[in-house]
Amino acid sequence: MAEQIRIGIVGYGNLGRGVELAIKQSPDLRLDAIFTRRNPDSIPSETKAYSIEDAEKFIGDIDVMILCGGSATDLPEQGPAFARLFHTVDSFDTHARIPEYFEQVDAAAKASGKISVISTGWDPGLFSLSRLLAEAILPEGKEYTFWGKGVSQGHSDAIRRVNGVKNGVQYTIPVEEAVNRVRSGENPELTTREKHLRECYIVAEEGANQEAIADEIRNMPNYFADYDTVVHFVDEATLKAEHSAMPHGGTVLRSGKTGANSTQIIEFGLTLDSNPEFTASVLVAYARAAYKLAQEGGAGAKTVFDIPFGLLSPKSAAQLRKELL
Ligand code: API
Repeated sequence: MAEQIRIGIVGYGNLGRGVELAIKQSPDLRLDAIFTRRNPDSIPSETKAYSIEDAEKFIGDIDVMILCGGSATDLPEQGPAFARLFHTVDSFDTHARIPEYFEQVDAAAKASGKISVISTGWDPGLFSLSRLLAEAILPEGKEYTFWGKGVSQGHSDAIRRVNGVKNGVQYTIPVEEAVNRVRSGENPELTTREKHLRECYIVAEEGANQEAIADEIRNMPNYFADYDTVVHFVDEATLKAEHSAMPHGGTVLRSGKTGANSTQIIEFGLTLDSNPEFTASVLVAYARAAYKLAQEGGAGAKTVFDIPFGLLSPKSAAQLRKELL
C-alpha cells in the first residue's frame, strides 16, 4: 500500500473520539498522536497522547492536524496557531464569523505554506455545498435549511461557556408548520425565528443566578439572539440520563422555477444518530483532501467550496470515473 497520511488529533472530546473512529475506517490514513490540554496520561486511547504544548515537536512527523476544539474559544486561537505549523482541518461553525476566521487562518497558512481546511463538517460543510449547488442550478428560487430535531454541538459548547453553567445541552427544533409549508411548494418568506426553536437543558453551578444565566443565553449573539430560546434547569443526573444522546440532521431545500413556470425542488437530507461521529467522518475525508491539495502545491485557508470533490476519496480519478460517474 502507498504511504499512509499521518494524522494528529488536537482535542479529545466527542469530536476527537469520532475522528479516531473514522480514521480506523480509512486504510490510507493513520492516527499518530493526540494532543490535549488535559493530563495526557488520562486520555483513554490506544494512541499516545501528548500535551498540546508539545505539538510543535511533531513538525515533519505529522501531515495533517485535525482540530477538534469548539468554535467559541478554542478554534479562534488554535486555528491560526496550528496553521503556522501543520496542514489543518477544523469545524469552525459560527457562521457569522467565518469570514474573519478565514482571513486569520489564511494569513497564517500562507505564511507557512500549509493548507488549512476551515469550517467543514455538515453545517457548515455538506449543507453549504448543497446550498451552493442548488443555487447555481436554480438561480430563481428560495433556499431553506432546517436543522433537527437534534443536539447542536456548537450551541451546546457555547452555553457550557456561560458563567455559572456547569453542563448543558442544546436542542435545535425545526418548526413543523414551516417545514410543511416549504414542502408543499408554497415558497414562504420565513424569518430565522419562524424556522427553528432552541431548547437548552442546563446544570447550574451551586449558588449561580439562574435568571442571569438564562438571560445571557437568550441574548447571546450569533447563537441565540435571533431565536426563541427556552432554558430549563436540571440536575446532573437528569442531564446524563435523558440528554446524553447526540442525534441531529436536517434538510437543505431549494425550490425554484425554470422556463415558463416549471417548479423544481432540490433536497439534501441527513439523519444522524451521532452528530460528532458524523462530523468527524467529514473532517477525516477533508484531511485526505488537504493532504492531496498540498501535494499539488496549494497553500492557504480553504473551505468546502474550494476543494474538488474527487480529492475527498482515496480512489484515483480514473477509478472514480469508472465506478461512480
Ligand atoms: C444547529 C445547526 C447544526 C449545526 C451542526 C454542527 C453542530 O443549530 O443545530 O454544531 O452540531 N447549526 N455545526
